[in-house]
Amino acid sequence: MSDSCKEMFDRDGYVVAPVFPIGEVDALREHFMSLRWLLDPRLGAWLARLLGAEPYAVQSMLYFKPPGSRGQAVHQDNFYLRVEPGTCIAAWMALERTDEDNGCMMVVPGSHRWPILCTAKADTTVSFTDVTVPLPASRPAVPVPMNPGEVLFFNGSLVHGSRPNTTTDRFRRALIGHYIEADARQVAAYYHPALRMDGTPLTLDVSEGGGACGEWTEAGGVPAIAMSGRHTVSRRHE
Ligand SMILES: O=C(O)CCC(=O)C(=O)O
Repeated sequence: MSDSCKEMFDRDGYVVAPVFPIGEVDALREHFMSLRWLLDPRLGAWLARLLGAEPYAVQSMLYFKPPGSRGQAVHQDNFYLRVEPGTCIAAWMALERTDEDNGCMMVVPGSHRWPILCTAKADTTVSFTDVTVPLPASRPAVPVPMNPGEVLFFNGSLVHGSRPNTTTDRFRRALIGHYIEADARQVAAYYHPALRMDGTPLTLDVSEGGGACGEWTEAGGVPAIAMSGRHTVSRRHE
């Protein structure tokens, strides 16, 4: 480190330093760009079978969930992606054993037939996101424990999320891909360009935020959903 760097740091409180050679930077960039898990043909085959149509890829995430960290309140992915017509589908791969202790995925079976629900404020002491959907007591989310390498595929309307990782020594890491059905014509602005599974980009329309949403009511003593609400959304899926 040159004296001038130290002087600048002391004087201005910051400094930009040439720490890594360009060759190493190129290697790191290429390493991360070559992680093409999102477009893996094995996922493509499962997605095509489950959707009955070719998938387009729109987002990949590495979810890092260290011991003691919060979960993600239950939600529906298509609230964010706004795929039309049709919906999105997620591929969620466990990178290690997941169970209730380290905050495995939770799903509400059958909720993929529900409309997009109106959202409510989430409890941010247990969720890193601040938006959730209310659930009646008769339709709780159930845990989906998984082994590393197993992939949970789920419909964009399925209510899902996770609880905190309550362990002191176990991570819960996952790779997540979001896809849309090939007959979809539009998706929210944050998810462009969509990619065909061979990696080539394609142009779709941008779907606007907002629209009708479902609110819980009661019909004949059982919970029912009425399309009485309206929502707006202007953020990407986290
Ligand atoms: O991995 C989790 O805990 C939640 C992930 C999730 O809800 C999602 O990707 O939509």
